[in-house]
Amino acid sequence: EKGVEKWPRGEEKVWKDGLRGVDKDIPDITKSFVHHVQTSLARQAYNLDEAGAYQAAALSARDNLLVNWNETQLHFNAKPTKRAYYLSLEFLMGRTLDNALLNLGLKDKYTDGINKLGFGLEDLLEQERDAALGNGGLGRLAACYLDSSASQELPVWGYGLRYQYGIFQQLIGPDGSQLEAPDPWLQHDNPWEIPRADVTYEIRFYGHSERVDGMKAVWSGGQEVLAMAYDVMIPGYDTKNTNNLRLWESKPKRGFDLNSFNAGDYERAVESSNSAAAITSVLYPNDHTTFGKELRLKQQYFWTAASLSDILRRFKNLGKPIGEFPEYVSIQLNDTHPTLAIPELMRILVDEEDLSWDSAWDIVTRTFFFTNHTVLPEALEKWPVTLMQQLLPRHMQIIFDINMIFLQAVEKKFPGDRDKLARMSLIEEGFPQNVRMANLACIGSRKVNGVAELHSELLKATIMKDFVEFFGTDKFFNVTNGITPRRWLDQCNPRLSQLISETLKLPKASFLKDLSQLEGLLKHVDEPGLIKKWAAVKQSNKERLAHYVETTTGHQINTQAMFDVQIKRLHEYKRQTLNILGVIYRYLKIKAMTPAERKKVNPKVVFFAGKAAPGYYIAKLTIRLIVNVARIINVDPDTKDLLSLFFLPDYSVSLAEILIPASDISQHISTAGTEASGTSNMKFCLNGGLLVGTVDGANIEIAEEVGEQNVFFFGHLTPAVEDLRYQHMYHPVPIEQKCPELANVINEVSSGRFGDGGVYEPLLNTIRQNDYYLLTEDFDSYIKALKLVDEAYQDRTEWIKKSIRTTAKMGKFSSDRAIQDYAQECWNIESNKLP
Ligand code: F58
Repeated sequence: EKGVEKWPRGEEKVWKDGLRGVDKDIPDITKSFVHHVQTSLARQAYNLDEAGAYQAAALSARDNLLVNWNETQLHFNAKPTKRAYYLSLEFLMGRTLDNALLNLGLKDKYTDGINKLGFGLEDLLEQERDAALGNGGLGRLAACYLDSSASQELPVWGYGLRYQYGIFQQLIGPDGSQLEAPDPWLQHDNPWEIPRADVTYEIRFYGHSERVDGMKAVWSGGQEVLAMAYDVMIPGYDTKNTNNLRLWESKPKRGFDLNSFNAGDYERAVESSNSAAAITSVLYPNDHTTFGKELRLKQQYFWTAASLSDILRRFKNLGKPIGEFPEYVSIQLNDTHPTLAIPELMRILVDEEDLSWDSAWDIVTRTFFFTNHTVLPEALEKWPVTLMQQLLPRHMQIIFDINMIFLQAVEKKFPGDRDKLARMSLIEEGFPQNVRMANLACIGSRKVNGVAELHSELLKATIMKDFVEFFGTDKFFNVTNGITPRRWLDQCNPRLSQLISETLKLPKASFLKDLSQLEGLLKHVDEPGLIKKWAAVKQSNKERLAHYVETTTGHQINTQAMFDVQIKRLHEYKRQTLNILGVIYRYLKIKAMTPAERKKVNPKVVFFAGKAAPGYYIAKLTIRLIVNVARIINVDPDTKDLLSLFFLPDYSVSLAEILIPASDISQHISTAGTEASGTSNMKFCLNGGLLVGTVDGANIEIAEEVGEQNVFFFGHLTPAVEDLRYQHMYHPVPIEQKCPELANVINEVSSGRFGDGGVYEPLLNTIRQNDYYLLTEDFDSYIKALKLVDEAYQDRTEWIKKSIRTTAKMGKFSSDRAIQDYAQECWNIESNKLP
């Protein structure tokens, strides 16, 4: 072959030095990179492509992580230490290499070393697939919390599932609809995990439970599957401490059921192995709805049982009496998904450790802590009693026993209140009967928290009201969510991070570890030099996004225009529909203008991204509408320079990292009282983007920090929502009367202006009919708020000042603060830095 002997990339001498390897003058990065190319990848140095080079770089970074990981485990095992465990069915990690290099403090060295080998680090980073083991906010929060725990040298492990398929890949079909394709993210080697074939547990399903004496029982028979551990290293920032995320994979206990095999029933023999592997095969892509799928319940038990066995084994290694379990172990339940851990720990303590029921319950209720992430009734988890009885007969018994004892206590405190008993019961009566997981999580936990001030108050006033009356208010508290500034400032916006460092005259590590230091920016707000540089950083981020859009869609974007972004899961309560109807309203207005009037319009590019649950018909229609509106207005010569619209497919953590730093304004416009917190609002503000939003979730606390003059609020407040809904239900007013501007927009859609009008009728009817999410109530004030945004943007200097002030006041929203809240209020654990 021609050219094979030539070194096609980089500096020949560097490669040759690397191949010699032993010389101590050769940089470690070169040595380890070349070593991995030759050994781990078994590839020739002279025909390496970018995918291979990414693998080599990742393996080389991994070596550093492994050393730190091992030292951390040794360090924490050396003396009995209290640990906290974060049980989450979702960890939305995104990419790892960039984050690992930044946290290790090796990014500059790698950039340089890899450059000499003929590659660009930025190109290699693009080769990595996202680890997308989550749906949205809840899963990404878990990932931020792992980063903060490690960075603050706290002994915290995550426990989750190693899904073969992460959240589906979103495609847009010819008619503008969402299509779903699987995400086989493990198809290529995953350098970030360590398989632990020696860490396995047997997990039982089905079978029968027989009482032996009193509260004790024996659970036997049924099906057993194996849980095998995979460890994912979680490096802290600017520290050697490297924590662990342990993910479980399901495997058949035996490859074959030999009895069936010998009997000649081959199909049945492999069937059991198929069903075992199925447990961790796929992440359920539904957010905010539950539907009692047996496989989902299997996932939940499989994961909680494996995690508890592992935690218990680690505790037993300490040689302490079982009664001291809560002195060494705290377990955070991320939503109700791991609630089976409560009856599972009861089972272990009563049936296997021979504890009395009361001592076991005392241990359980000092070990668990429960975080709720939503008050939407349709999102509250329930499982049919019949299903639970079949799959987990012993746990169903335990839940009935917990319930009986609990309801006796309720009856004692509130004699004769049958309605209260019915509401608080772990069992919802009806056909079928259901187990209410939130009630179980609440009574089995030491403390219960919501994720923003308003949300925590709503919890106490609504779904937890009876429980507050029973347990008292001390059990209920708030931890406002947070985001990691390492990924959501330094990694996604290196130029801004650099500018902040220069302005504050502080090393990055200083404010990235203590985000409140950003306040130091305030005294520079009026400096023309800073304003200019701040604007230049935003501009370059907008160009980076424009470049992304051009290479992925072929569309050119006016980067002088205002960038307006709404990126989140598609859901009626998040009201992407309000946004798209607002875009159409704007389009129609510009269309009707004279050329002279058009000159005064503030040019705007609107971006949407987000996935809809595959079965969520209305959310999918909203995507279709957005895509088809874009197809019309982006080519309309009257308007296209003033307004354009993009639906970017396949939203992911990596795409968020491009969109967020480029935003001038972003939209967080849920019906008041429905968005528990939101976390992207914090990310936008940290990157100097302003918010237009409702008085909901963490928007409120953001405004408290940055000042209301820097946030564009609109819409009805939470206390009004219930009454308005009641009016809509019982005294409906036609939309033409209630909100003529909106009625006009809806009629345009209905008439087919953006493609076959008929298709959108079910979506439009949700607004015309009972308008549960109150678009007709908020539309006018929404349009007014957007007008204020346009006006404010005209004075660019004032806008940049708002942007700087916003970034400066984001200290509160660091996940480091949030994790400290948990560590102190719940877990009672301490930082312990590796020497
Ligand atoms: C989100 N919940 C909240 N759930 O909606 C958001 O306001 C909050 O900021 C975030 O949690 C973090 O606290 C959320 O993302 C899910 O995705 C669940 C996935 C599994 C099924 C039920 C919803």
